Amino acid sequence: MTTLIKNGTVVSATGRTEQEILIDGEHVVALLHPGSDLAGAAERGAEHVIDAAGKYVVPGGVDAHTHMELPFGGTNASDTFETGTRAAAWGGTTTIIDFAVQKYGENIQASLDEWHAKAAGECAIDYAFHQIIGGVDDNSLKAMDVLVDEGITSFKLFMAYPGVFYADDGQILKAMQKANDNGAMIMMHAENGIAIDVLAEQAVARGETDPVNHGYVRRKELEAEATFRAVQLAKVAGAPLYIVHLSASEALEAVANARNDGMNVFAETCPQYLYLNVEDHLNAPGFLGAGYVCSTPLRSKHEHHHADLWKGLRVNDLSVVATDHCPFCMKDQKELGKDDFRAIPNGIGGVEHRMDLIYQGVVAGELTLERWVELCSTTPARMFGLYGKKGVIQPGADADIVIYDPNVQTHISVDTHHMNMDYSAYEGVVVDGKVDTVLSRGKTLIADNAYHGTKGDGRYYKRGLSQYLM
Ligand code: DUC
Ligand code: ZN
Ligand code: ZN
Repeated sequence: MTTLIKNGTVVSATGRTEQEILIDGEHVVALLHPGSDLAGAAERGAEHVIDAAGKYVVPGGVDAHTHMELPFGGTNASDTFETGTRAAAWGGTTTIIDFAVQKYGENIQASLDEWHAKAAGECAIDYAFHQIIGGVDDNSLKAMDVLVDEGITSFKLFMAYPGVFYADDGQILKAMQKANDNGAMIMMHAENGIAIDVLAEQAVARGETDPVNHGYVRRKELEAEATFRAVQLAKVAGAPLYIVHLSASEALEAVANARNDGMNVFAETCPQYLYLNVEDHLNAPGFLGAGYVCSTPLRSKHEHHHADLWKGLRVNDLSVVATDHCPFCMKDQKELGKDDFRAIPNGIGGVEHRMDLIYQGVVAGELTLERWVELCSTTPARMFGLYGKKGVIQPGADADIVIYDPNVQTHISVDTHHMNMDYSAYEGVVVDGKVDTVLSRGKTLIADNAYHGTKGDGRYYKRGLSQYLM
């Protein structure tokens, strides 16, 4: 099957051009000048011609942080690989990197096998894995080398969740030293979980059990302190560091200082930290705030977090926007914490809305179109060893392409989203722009407001080392 996309504005991380894109099978084979003999010949020979007039043509989104089916707090994230990746496709994301999870005492290779089994044959779009290490010991340190050879080139550690995922400083240092050796990227959940658990216990003892207390006890100082500590440990180990889901200005400052010192320290933020806040969302009436319980938590609108994060995205102290997609329904799931916020499963679903929500930064003049593409597609692909196939439209790349219509508005709602969630964290938000067409390796997944894919279209990708490391 050959496809020609014509009349659109092709946007990459480095510029925008009026070019036609020729696709043969799963790959982009050429970018052609409109009106040229080659473009004319391509159009006559193409089996399928897409007219993208008035629209942007961008590389498919790469969401480097999702948790389909994550077991958490006695329940599982409500999107399966099937439902979550289909929702991602609707939103213009054509690749996810999900996290295989090793908890204390579990064998890493067995946990990775389990994640492969969950995802195989289920996904609408292509996928890869990071590995969560819940217990750093000699076995997991050895396994890190094996996994890097298998294309799992990044490992997430937790400074939070004592007794579940928590790694102490010595364990973190050892894993970082291993990463220094084998070229892997260390991803860090940077919150001081020991101190948070003390504050949480004290809050509950005082009878402060509502969802908003989740945000109060997970103080910005404890995110900043952990981020700073992670940076120092990375310096000692000579390892690269990628801070996940950064939400506080003070943590961003620690990242910016490390980067100014020349360190290979990177950070991601997520749409929820750019748009949602404690007062209007986490402290919503009744138990509605539970829908906004995630970690790191939302921050106060009376401080400067949102503005600082947008600035961080502009100046590259924040290099990636991912979602930390980790949906739980209100019914039976968030409700587990009705009497105690500590029992509310942590997470917000958003895999479907990332491209739209970050495009609003373009509309508002916070980001250029090119930066939008860079943050949502190109840098995550480069950061996590997928670039060339993903994150770019060029000959030889996978034909993962989104045609984005800037002239249409969308309303976000639980009634129209495709994620398996019984509420939307962005209910009623009006978005300028809309994903019009989505191709994944040349196959049309979304067109004419319909899904044309099939479960199992998505393929597993082994990843290379990060392009951001020497
Ligand atoms: N944060 C969340 O909100 N959910 C899952 C894990 C995490 O770190
Ligand atoms: Zn985390
Ligand atoms: Zn996460």
